[in-house]
Amino acid sequence: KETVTTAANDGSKVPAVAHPLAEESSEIASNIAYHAQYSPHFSPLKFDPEQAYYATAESVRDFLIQRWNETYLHFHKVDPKQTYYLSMEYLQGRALTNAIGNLNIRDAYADALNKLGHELEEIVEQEKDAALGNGGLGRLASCFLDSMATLNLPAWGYGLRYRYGLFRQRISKEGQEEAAEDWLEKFSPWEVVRHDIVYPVRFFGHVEVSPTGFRKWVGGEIIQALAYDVPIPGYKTKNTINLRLWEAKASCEDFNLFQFNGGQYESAAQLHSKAQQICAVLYPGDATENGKILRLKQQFFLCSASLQDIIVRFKERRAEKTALQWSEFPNKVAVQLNDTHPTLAIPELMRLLMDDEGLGWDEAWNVTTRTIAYTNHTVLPEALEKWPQAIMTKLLPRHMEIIEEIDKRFMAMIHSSRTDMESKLPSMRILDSSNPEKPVVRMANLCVVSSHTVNGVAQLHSDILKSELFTDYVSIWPAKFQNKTNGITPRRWLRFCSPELSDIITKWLKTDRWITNLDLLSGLRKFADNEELHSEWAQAKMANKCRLAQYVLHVTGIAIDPNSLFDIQVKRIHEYKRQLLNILGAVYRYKKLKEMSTEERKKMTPRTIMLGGKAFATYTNAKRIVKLVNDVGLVVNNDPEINNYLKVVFIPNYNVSVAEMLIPGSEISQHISTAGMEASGTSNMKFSLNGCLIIGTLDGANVEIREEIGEENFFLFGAQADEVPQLRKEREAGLFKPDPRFEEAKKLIRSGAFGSYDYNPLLDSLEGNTGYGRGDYFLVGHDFPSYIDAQSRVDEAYEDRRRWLKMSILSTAGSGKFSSDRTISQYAKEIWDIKGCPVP
Ligand code: B1H
Repeated sequence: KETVTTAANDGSKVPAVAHPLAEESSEIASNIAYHAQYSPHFSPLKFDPEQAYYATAESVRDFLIQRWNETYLHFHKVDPKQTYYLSMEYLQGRALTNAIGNLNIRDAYADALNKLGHELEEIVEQEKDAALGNGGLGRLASCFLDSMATLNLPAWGYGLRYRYGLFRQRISKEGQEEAAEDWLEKFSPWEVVRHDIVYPVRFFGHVEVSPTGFRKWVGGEIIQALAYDVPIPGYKTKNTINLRLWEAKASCEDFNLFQFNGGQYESAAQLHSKAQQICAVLYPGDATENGKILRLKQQFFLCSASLQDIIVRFKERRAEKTALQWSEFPNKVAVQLNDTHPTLAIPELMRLLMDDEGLGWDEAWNVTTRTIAYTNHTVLPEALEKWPQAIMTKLLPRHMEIIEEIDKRFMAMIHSSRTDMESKLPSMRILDSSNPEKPVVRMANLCVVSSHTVNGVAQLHSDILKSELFTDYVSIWPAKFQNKTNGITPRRWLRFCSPELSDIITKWLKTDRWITNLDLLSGLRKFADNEELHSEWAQAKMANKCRLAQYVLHVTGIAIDPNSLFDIQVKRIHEYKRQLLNILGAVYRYKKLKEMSTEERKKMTPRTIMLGGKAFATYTNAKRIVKLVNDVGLVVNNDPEINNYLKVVFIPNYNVSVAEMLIPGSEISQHISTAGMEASGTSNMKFSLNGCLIIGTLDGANVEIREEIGEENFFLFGAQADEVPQLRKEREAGLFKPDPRFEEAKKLIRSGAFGSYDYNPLLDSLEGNTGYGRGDYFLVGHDFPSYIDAQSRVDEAYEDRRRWLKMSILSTAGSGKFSSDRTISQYAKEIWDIKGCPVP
């Protein structure tokens, strides 16, 4: 630290002008010191890890900004067709390790920080996760940005700059508690505010019709959208693309100084407080009408600001070349909707083209439908958005008119050219007025009708979309429907989170090209039996397990044994993901261990079962599951007879950076949703890439993972998707005969063995006709026996070290398909029609 203050205060060591782009660690060190001194955010002379983090991040940002500007200018000059990814969520996690890794300057920064008296490992821990998302859908968007940049694609992301990210989860005696996560408490060094990029976004008001019949949306309230840009570096390329996040602001004219001086402080700044609400939190509760209006405002805010911005850029690039031709727009712009949350981009683009640019309906419709594509991420009925028409009419009167017109024209098309489909119209229409008390707009239907392409996120999911959710549309537009199996970025999810394993892979493949060409991992197959590789592989796994064990001790106080089998399930808590099946299995295991003699127990494979994930704040059963896991852990971990053979640990506050710690240390992971319900899953890919085996159902991307790594390397159990409807019917008809082991596990919980909390409502959801309307809708009871059997196969396989290591190597070797580089290349070619535009 001595060195630091000297370096920072010694003028001779600080560059006088902008710092040189040098990779020398001493120059980097002086650049960090330069930032500590001349971009001060703290009192002078302080250089604790926190100050060192901010100065380091700002120094890295200097590298990024230059590339970012060059990329912007290059795209501007070449004017390629560009993709805009619209998403309400981005789960970026931390940026520092990723940035210096992608720029290939990690070692120089580690050295530089050493010179300044710090350790890089400690400094990166200072960064707060940017958690502007919930789970898989948001993390997918972030992986996609990484791949777009790495593949040099002309593409940007658009999102919202939420003031508070996803809540922080604390575990108390009561179970999960939520606290606001102030990720911007100090500031984020990774964003740049663009004071020149501001667009007005209107809400409420009415539609005015001119004598010539021209329609215009006027009145209401206007909130300003201000751009904050986040640089997204590609891996070992100059290309650095942009994630543009909108912040809501009222303008200065909306501040009523007269009222304020009259002491009416609140009404004087009314619009300012309304603006603040828009970007306050991700997914505010929508049980109330106010909550619904706020969510819809958020969605429209993202869509309107982004489209205005896209149009401005389109015009700018035309102005320098030819006259404006709107039919060219879809040749220059592709807009991808990440689920239905940004659906309002459809009527907003129509409105901008017709009301502002003067296009007729047909021309505007042609442009819109050739521009927009939609990704579906779920078939769960409760997640398919339906907005009350009354709220839409009030908040967005002009958009509601446009939606009505789209609906009307869709019906007319069916009546004129597809009379065979007329009987299907009630379920295909965009407007659903079947409940006259509460007519709604079906957002997914609006997307399907208005997009040129609709895709699911894994083969099974895309098949289900075609055979169930969107069957009728498929018969009208068979070519509209595609599959794009999800992927994950191998940079964050292997190269940077497990450098040990990465180095081994590079050594055996004799190249590190697998980092951008993940299929090369298949080259490991021929070494799957090699003893030397086995020992290196086991060593890396053990190092990651030890690091994980330390983390667990640190955050929970629970000591876990790195020699036990590490078994992990981490994801949002949801009944369909069946964390309840996992914990019932753990309870059953505990009971069996209790019944054994000491001698018998010694023959058992010791296990550490870890679960983590956040429950939506108002999702009662999900919160009960969190509580149950913690209660079971408390008993099991403190039972001296058992705790050498079994531990059950709840990992608090699961997020991206926690995942980067857990996944490399995991040996078996659970992806056990009711078949047909998990659209894809993406953590399954991360685990398997890291040589972790999977116990899972034939659901989502599990199906393809099993195909790739070989069925003998996958612990399969449970009903298949096409059996589920029949099984539910049988259950309803009272034909289900529960396995005695399932009954034993539930009974032990009901007996109060894990505390006095009332678990009956949770367990009742697995019985008779309660819970989700029908008893055990998620078929926990049906799948339980085959789950327990699969777990025994896991124990058995783990006992054979060589077999296990071989399976682990084959998991990694078979994960090449699941790179988001592959996914994004397919979107680029098969949906967006865009090509790479590398910065020279
Ligand atoms: C996925 C969502 C989602 N699908 C509504 N749908 C939300 C829907 O709060 N909301 O309003 C939030 C999230 N998230 C996930 O997407 C799927 O469940 C995963 O299976 C899939 O891997 C992931 C990415 O495609």
